[in-house]
Amino acid sequence: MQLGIYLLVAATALDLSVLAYPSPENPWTRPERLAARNVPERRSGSGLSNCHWDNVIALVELLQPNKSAALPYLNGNGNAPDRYARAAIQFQATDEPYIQDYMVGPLPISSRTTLQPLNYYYNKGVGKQRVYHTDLQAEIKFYAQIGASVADITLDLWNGTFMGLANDSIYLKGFEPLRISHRSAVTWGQFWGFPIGNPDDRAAVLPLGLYVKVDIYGRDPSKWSVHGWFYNGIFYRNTRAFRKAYFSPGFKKLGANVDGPWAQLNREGDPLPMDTVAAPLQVQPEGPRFGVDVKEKYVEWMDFSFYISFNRDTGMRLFDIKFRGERIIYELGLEEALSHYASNDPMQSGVAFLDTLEGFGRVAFELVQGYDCPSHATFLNTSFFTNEETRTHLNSICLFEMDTGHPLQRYASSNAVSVTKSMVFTVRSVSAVGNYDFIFDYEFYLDGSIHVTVRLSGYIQAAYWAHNSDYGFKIHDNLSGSMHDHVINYKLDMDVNGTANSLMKTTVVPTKERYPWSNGDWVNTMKLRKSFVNNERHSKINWSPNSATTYTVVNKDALNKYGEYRGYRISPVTSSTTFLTVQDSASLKKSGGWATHNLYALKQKDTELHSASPYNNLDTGNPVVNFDKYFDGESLDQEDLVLYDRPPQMINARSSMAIVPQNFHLDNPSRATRQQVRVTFGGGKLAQAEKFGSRHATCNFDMNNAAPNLEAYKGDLVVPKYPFLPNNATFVPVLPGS
Ligand SMILES: [Cu+2]
Repeated sequence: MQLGIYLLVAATALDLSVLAYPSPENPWTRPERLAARNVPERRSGSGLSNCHWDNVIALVELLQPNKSAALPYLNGNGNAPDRYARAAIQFQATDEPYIQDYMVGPLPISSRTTLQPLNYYYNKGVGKQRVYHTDLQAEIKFYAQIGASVADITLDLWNGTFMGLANDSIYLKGFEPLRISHRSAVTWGQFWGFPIGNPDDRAAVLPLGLYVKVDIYGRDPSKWSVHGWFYNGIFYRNTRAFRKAYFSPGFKKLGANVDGPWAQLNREGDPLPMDTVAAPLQVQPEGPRFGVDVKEKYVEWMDFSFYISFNRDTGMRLFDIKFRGERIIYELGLEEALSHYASNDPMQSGVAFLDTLEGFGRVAFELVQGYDCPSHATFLNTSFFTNEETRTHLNSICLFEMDTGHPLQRYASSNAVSVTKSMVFTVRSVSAVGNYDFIFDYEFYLDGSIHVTVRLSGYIQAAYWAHNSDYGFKIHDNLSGSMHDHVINYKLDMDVNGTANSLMKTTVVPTKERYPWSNGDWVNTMKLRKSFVNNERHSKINWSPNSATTYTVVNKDALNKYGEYRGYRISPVTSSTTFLTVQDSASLKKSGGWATHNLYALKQKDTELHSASPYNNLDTGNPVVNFDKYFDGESLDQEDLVLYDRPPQMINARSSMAIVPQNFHLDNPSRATRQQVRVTFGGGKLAQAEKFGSRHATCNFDMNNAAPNLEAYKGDLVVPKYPFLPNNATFVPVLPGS
């Protein structure tokens, strides 16, 4: 296979990290560099020269090494795992385009190196998926033809047209995922106002409430068809029926959502009092109190150490997280993020974005110093693959320590008060996925806890307000806030006291007890009920009401000196306990198995690497990874456990889960910090302030050093949510006004 040769050549250029003192080689480092390769021979004999009929290399990046190979190396009794590249080719020189994954390795190229299909972690049996969106410019042209067929109506309704012309002021587009069935690929499109000026996702708040159903199956646009219209709660079977109704007496015309300052990102409102005074900020007077091996992306802060990895689909991942030199987590990373909408309109009703298709790593933008992260943060670059080459996102991960501003510990008595500062270390990246920016944090606490937090910001994808008060609140002239669930799934591979782990369940239950001292009376009280989740048949878990039940990963053979299991507990930080509300979603089909519960426990397997795949989005009824199939009755008793957890429902666009030591330490590790004080007093005055050896910086700090250096900001690529074009991250649909 000709392309295979080019993959071999491309993979040769993977930059192989060498052992860097003092940290061992990071087996999960992404290749930092991949030479651009011109692949002229990739074109098939189709005779067409349009690029959408060319096969393209959609991805070349490091294939995550198997845990079975990496663990012996990490434990010092094995060699570094062989490096393989994961490569994907999108075959477009065919009537039935598809994308397929390959593995190339071991690297560097030697007589042992082979190219073979990458199938082992796709439980469909093959890492291959049909792609129904390949002729994107033709799609836009098709939508423009539809726009032209009702240009008189759109002109009358909104004083605008969409015909693929320079003076168009509205547009029409379909939404993901396509509803795939036998020889049909259906989506509902909607007309939207086009934002004034640069194209951006502000369009998401400019819906116009006219919907059209299309079938874009196949590669011959002349066979694509319109299957109905929807307006003001009424369905019309075809364009003729809609036009006839529109021009009949009494047809009710609704208002538009029009772009304006209300939809734009500017400071607005009256200035706040004293807001011209420089705001408080934290500084790092004597430099960072953590270590980063930039090349190996290895980090040490206080009692923690870990490696950072990065890939196109899910962005930042952490590996080999140790506390006091003891591994507690092998792997922690995002798996998938879903936004499932609901409305009475057919478009919003069907929208269920599975965002890894966009590639969280691909859109992990350069961070703005002093705003995204404190100015004193350390910034790291990441790389991503697009246009058949690897490119760099500058300063796209930040690491910083800060004082949360509230005491971590406090105790007052009649002659003393003791207070400990809460210092937290954060690793952050931001992915700009269409109308939402995802802010991903891993926060490390002095007591050995880790918080995983996602914050969402950006533009909502609003719905047009028409008869849908049951699906959201009216937030502007003709705009519904449009209810939707965000479900975000993480993989958490815990190794607590080794890999032989069990999931302990502790429930607080109300009870009625008779005690020897209660004189025969029943006492209404509560007690702990302890058990284990022993099998994958029972390992789809929902948080219990009133936080009654906790789940803790333990090793039954590792007890502390009091006979308790040393463990780490998984629990939500934010209080809501919801999962995906929609049941048996017609949009998600078999691709939403990870979104139905709060927590899942599975036995670790190299062949069950992820809960989802970006390729699922391309045909949700035929996923390459069907999470439900992982639950096949295997024992979870003293096995290597992997948890899949979703932080609960977005409340104030923030969601967080905690991984907390439970009987793991005999002491409280946070007591080791010097950042505490014990003030003793008596007789109305201070007796002593014990500072435990902590120092306050006494230098004159130049505040210029705390100011963000915005001049250094380079900016980043713009990647629209739609459509998906793997070989061109900068692709922007040709739309009016752009
Ligand atoms: Cu949202």
